[in-house]
Amino acid sequence: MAVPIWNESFSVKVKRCDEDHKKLLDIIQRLHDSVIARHGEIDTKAILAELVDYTETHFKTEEGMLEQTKFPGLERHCQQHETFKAKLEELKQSMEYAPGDTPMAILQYLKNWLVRHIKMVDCQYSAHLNANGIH
Ligand code: FEA
Repeated sequence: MAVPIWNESFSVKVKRCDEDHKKLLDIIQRLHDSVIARHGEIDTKAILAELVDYTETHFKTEEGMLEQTKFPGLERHCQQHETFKAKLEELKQSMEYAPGDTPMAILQYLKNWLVRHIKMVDCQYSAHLNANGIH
């Protein structure tokens, strides 16, 4: 399960968001590598915690920009973020109860969600934010 490295096709034309997305793709790749290499519970949990934290920060930043500029699709966008956070929590719980047995199906879901969300949902705010002076 390769996680794509950020490239221009992921750009949402807003620098801060592009930077966050690069970082999120990188963390999820490291999480995947850690699970596959069986680097151990502690390493994997630390990377998962980093993913949870960074996701929280990124969603707050993005939602703040959309709110501030009265983006019409804000509510639906936030609902999508909640779905991702719930799945992340599911992964966290599974790893708590069965350390060393990370559910790859959830990890795969998170990776696919991230790629799809950036390319098909986040990109919908590019023109709106740019028109509001956010680049
Ligand atoms: Fe709407 Fe941005 O959120 N990318 N992620 N995750």
